[in-house]
Amino acid sequence: MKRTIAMLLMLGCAMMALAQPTTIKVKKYGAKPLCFSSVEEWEMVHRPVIYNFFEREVYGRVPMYQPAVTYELLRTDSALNGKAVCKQVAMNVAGMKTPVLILLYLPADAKTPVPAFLGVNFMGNHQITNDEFVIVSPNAPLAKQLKSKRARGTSTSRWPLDMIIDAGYAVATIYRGDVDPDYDDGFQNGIHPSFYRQGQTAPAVDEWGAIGAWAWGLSRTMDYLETESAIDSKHVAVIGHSRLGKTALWAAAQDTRFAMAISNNSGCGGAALSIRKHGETVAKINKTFPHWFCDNYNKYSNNEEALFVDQQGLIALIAPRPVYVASATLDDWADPEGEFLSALYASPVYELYGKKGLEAKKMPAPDSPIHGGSVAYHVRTGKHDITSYDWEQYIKFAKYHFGR
Ligand code: GTR
Repeated sequence: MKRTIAMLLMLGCAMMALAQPTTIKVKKYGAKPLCFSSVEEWEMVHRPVIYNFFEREVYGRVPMYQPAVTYELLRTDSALNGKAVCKQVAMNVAGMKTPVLILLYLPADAKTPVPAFLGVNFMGNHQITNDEFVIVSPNAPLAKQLKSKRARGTSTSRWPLDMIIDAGYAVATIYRGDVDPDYDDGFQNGIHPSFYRQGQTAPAVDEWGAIGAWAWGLSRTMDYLETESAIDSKHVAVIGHSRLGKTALWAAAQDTRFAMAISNNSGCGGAALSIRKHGETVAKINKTFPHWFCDNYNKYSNNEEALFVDQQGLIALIAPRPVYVASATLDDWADPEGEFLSALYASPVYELYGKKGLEAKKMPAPDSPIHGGSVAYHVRTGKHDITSYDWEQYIKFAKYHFGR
């Protein structure tokens, strides 16, 4: 009897929660600071509406049907002169021809589970290191030639493993092409077909593109990290550069297990406000990369005023978890100021939770990071890239918020 009453009460609460967003009229948020009166108002009304917008109109939703995913440890090696342990795991997704390879570097001397940075990489796991034992994905560009040493380790500057391991953090990464190839293939390769209903040959207009797929890959990697005893899965920061920075933000918005999000030069469709039409625009990105977003996003090409909420809404979805947005002075294409403003306009939502938002109202000078609050920002001198300077700031920010 008691159980029945409790169930009825819970059902009543759930119905009230569901009824809320439809009974309260919500106006377009546009590209303004997101100011609300309470956490309840944010969580019950505005967050669901904004989430729904990004899910149906921007990145696309993940279809209901989920294929089986299994994990298999392929090899364990000692790395970085004994300082690290490297594990490689195959994530097998039912229906996919090749696995998504997870590459994991762990500090060898850790006595307790360690926090981690998790991100998608551009060119293949073997590119982030010179370690010969790192498996070359068959999906990596020039995979055959890569049997030669030539193309190993070309992205080591983007993944300073020594620095990260010395800080006591683990690194986990997957290659974008293992999850979904980064070209317009009509969604015939990669994970999309594994999710098709009978007779379906392409995602529906509100279903996911490549960014949604890569973000899904990050969440499935997180599933694995939760089973890895050497990792403190409550302290995993999801990180990404450029298109993979867009991916990191969307992954963190969807999956609250990510304790922190780091967007490096993510630009249009990432941290930058679209309304400014500075550098890359919605029309340009949809034309050049028609496979990144859902088809509904085309409605906003040359029509940014119609966006129900701008990209500050994406950052707000991550609140109250810490978020770091970073730009580069020469990366005008990604609109540094637009990235800064998004972080600023999302800050009031952090403040609802009693957190400090971005501690600056104006763009800071180059190389003057602002990371005293839960929303951080810097603009680095230099070009579109992720460098050791950027990583130094992310490690500091993570240490501050993760308490080590
Ligand atoms: C550019 C694209 C940007 C950014 C970048 C990258 O070509 O216009 O949106 O994502 O690629 O991923 O490096």
